[in-house]
Amino acid sequence: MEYRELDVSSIIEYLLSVDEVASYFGGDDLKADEIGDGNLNYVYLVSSVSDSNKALIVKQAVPYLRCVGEEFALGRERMTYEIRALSKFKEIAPDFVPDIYHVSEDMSIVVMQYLENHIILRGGLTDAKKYPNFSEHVSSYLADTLFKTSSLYLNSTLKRKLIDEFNSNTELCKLTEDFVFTFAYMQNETNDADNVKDNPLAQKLFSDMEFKEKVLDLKYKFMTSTDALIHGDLHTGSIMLNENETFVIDPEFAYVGPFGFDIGALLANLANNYVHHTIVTKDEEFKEYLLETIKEIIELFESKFLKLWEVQKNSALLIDGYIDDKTAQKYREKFVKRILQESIGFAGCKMARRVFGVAGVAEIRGIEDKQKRHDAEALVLKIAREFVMKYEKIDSAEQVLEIIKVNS
Ligand code: ADP
Ligand code: SR1
Ligand code: MG
Ligand code: MG
Ligand code: MG
Repeated sequence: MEYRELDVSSIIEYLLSVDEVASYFGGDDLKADEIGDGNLNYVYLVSSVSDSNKALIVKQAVPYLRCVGEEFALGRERMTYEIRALSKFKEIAPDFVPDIYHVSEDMSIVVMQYLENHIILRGGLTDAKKYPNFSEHVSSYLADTLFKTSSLYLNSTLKRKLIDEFNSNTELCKLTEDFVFTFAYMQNETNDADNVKDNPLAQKLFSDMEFKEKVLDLKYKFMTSTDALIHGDLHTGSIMLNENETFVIDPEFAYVGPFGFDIGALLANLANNYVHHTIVTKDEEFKEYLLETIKEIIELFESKFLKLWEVQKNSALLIDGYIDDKTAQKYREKFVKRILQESIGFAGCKMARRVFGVAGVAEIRGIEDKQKRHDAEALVLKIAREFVMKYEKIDSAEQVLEIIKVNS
């Protein structure tokens, strides 16, 4: 089939030509609304006119970057990687990935389960909503997806096959290299120009060579590590949840990269949310909840990852009988501490990119009061800088919380 960009009317005709989808709707009349709020793609809610229980989500990649416009060309092959990643993550962590009804690489489309009773985590946290199962769920998702796609679990052949399948996702990796690790810390036309202009905070950041040198190390890790299949864009806008269920969506940035990048993305977004509540709502109880969530995610991830590893006797890295149990245990513990350290380094970059870079987030850039927005941005940069400068020395969740609290 030849690719064409769909809209709210042509999408219905297309879906009715797909057997799995047509039979899901059973001949009902359909309606479609575009509901995408992301930076890259179009997302449609397609539902039955007569039966509101029947609804699906259709996501289509277009050959440009949605948030900039058609002048910013971007290959729609990103949907091929999203399709591959959704299917791999569904296999590994079925409870946390939506059901897939139909995919088409030609049309750059995925049709998936409508998460009707779930909301985007970023919005929930900004409204100070607590999710009692979130840390448990997301730590399982992270431990399972990272461990089971790494050389600590796979054999050498399967690991290299995974790299072949994912590591030509070059355009989206390059977006991260540019927008997370580079442009947001220098004069660049893609930055939020109104805010950069005559802003001493921007001047200070752009001339902070110590910070920028450390960011280079982290960028290099991002560009060269092949630890595990990562989601690649695991901010709080890529998680939909309610009190009982958690789903991870939008893995188009997936590639085999560093262990710490997804964990870092998540912690960064929780820390930025903490900054929002520090400056805007001053909701001390919710701030405590966010800190507790950060701690739980780190500690649960570590213990679940170690538990998976303890029972894995053979892998590309380690075979049974190579070292004694005591040495193996010490080795694993040290290894997991390095993942935490690297996660905090990445978290620093993922926090700081939101201040002047192209893709702002509502809880910081959306603060309407100018002084408060400035204060929030200053605080984000302060914590982010500490993370980036000190990540190699961190060895507990408590130290991470300390950095956030002492600087707030
Ligand atoms: P992008 O790649 O453009 O960021 P996303 O996959 O993040 O696109 O989707 C954009 C928005 O569409 C999400 O923020 C969410 O509001 C909505 N959405 C995406 N997938 C689903 C789903 N399965 N169920 C309900 N809403 C969804
Ligand atoms: C210009 S790319 C904008 C950002 O949106 C995605 O969600 C990624 O975070 C990317 O960096
Ligand atoms: Mg998204
Ligand atoms: Mg996306
Ligand atoms: Mg981020």
